[in-house]
Amino acid sequence: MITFYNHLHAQHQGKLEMFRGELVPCFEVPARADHVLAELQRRGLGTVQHPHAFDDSALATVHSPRYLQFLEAAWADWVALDPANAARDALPSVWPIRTLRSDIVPDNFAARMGLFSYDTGTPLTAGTWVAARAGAHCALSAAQQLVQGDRAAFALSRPPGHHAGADFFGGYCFLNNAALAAQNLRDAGMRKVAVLDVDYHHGNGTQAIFYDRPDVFFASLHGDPRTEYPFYLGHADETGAGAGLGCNLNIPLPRGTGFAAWMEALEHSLRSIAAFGAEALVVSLGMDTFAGDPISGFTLQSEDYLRVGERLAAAGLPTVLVFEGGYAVAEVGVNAVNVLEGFAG
Ligand code: SP5
Ligand code: ZN
Repeated sequence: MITFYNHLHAQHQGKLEMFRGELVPCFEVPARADHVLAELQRRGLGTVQHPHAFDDSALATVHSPRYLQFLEAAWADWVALDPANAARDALPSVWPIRTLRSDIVPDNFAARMGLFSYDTGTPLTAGTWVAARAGAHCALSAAQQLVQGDRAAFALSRPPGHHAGADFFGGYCFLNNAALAAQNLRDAGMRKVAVLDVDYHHGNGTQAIFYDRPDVFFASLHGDPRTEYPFYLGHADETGAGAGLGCNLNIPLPRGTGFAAWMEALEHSLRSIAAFGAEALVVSLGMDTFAGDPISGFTLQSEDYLRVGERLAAAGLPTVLVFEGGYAVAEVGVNAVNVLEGFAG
């Protein structure tokens, strides 16, 4: 399968994220994608290309105009506050929680950061926009590859995307790559598309984007939000709304879940996707289900990912695989490429 590699990914390089009252080094680092690329090339698994170019209007198929305007200008606005800001990343510090207004975009930069975000773990850096946009182009390029008849394509990019909503960033994510791929497939004429999210963390952004839509099914297996990030979404009773009722499936699993139970949840998800009648599949491929992941709590082993790839391929659908989380940096390349190798058979 073709890999679209975000050659600009390292332009997004966060320094610190907030954890327990301290700023700690970011888990989401450029080396993650470098390791996946190196392992892909080592095994000779398909060709690697840079993404195609797309107009910014392609991003507006999923994201709101005011959010895209904010994101594109954010770094310049941050540095304009104080030239010394060029040496540090921007983090939000104030948010419009319930009872406060989110309809008015404030002039104040800190207030705008909070309006368009939901955590203090996602630093916005000098190259965030350039890197995230090229990453979105990888996902769109991969979707286009399916439209042209390929069985599968891989979007190898960071920053990841599945926590980003139509108008917010968070969870290390800025643009929702998987959602953009799914929407691109819809716009190209595929009538029903499914997004399957196997990242350790619930894909709250993707779920929110498609929650009331009958044409895009969202299924996610993830750490139970009662204890795991992103905490405020991902429960089993979230089944969709309005015309999209029945088109959302969450399977929360307890910390400590191992491969057998995880695989049962994957089975359940894929059976639901088949029953929905999806014509194509987008996989949010997070590798933070790995036992060695420093911020997650499942116990999958490297060999298990070969079986995961085989099972995804057995769904028999044209498939875009989008790289998401996975923070065991030394192992993330082997683990991700195991999925691709299992898929390729
Ligand atoms: C795409 C993705 O996987 N995003 C995950 C965002 C998680 N952000 C919260 C991380 C909390 C870090 N906890 C550190 C535990 C150290 N033992
Ligand atoms: Zn994750």
